[in-house]
Amino acid sequence: MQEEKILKFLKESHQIISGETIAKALNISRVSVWKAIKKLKEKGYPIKTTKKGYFLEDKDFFIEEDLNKILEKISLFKKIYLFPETTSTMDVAKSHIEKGENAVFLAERQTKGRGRLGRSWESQRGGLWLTLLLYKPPLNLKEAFFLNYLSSLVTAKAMIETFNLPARLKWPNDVLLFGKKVAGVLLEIKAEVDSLEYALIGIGINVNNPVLEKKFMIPAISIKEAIGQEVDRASLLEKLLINFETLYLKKKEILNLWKEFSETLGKEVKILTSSSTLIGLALDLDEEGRLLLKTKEGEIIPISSGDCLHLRT
Ligand code: BT5
Repeated sequence: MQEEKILKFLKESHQIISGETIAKALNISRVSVWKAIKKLKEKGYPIKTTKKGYFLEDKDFFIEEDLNKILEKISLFKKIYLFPETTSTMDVAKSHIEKGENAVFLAERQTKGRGRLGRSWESQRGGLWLTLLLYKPPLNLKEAFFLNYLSSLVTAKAMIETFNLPARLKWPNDVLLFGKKVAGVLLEIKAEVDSLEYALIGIGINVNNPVLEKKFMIPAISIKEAIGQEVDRASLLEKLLINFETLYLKKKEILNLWKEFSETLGKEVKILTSSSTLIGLALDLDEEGRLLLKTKEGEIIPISSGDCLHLRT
């Protein structure tokens, strides 16, 4: 509690602030201040200690208060768990499943962020790295793919509505800005015969973090780069979660909106699946969410999963 209060104090202060001032303001001892600052530093908060006192060098991080404000506006998720650093929010969410609640897991930094098929996901400070845990969602295995479409859709919508950015969707799970990847979605589920035990939806958004685009499969971009300045991550998260809750389980609406924001449909694409490589025109999504690919021979092939490269319009 004291750590959280001190963090808030430092975040709101634009100058070096002495231990004594903090102690007086919060009505605690100087030793408590010192101990709390030490713990915060260990957690990875960039607090600079000078002779005159303390200063936060980078104020772009979440505090509990930001998250509580968001929680007041949603009811689907009961709690937002915040980690200054973790391996992957997918891991921490997974270890929480037995609690039987829907929750959000948010990390300032991930050391082992992951993408699909065991690929790695770069997750430095400044991005939005989160996993949504849905416990026993009322969907069956065949319907689980809606969560993928829903998540990339609400990520794009949040960017459009918060920052007026022209976010577009690339099949199956990417969000693009100006043709570059700004966000990706990773879905992990456990299914029983005709119901889902849980769904873990990982969403990674390049917000204020640096992106080293040369290393990636497709060029990457951050929102900061697109806009030209740092942006407020809490507003983006809030919009994303509110939109998620609003559209959750509205399957038809999700598919229609996904198609509306799609950059893939109508394009010549190359699809790489685990067993084959296909080239054709991305025609549409069918009711089961499969991509309908029209080959040169005129055959229409439904595809459930794979990687997609845009060739030309
Ligand atoms: C994805 O995989 O796009 C899903 C990414 C999901 C990340 C979130 S962050 C919170 C949660 N916790 C996790 O551990 N993961 C989720 P995929 O389509 O397989 O794309 C992975 C590929 O994107 C990599 O092989 C790189 O080429 C590239 N990549 C890695 N980091 C990136 C970044 N920050 N921005 C853009 N591209 C990146």
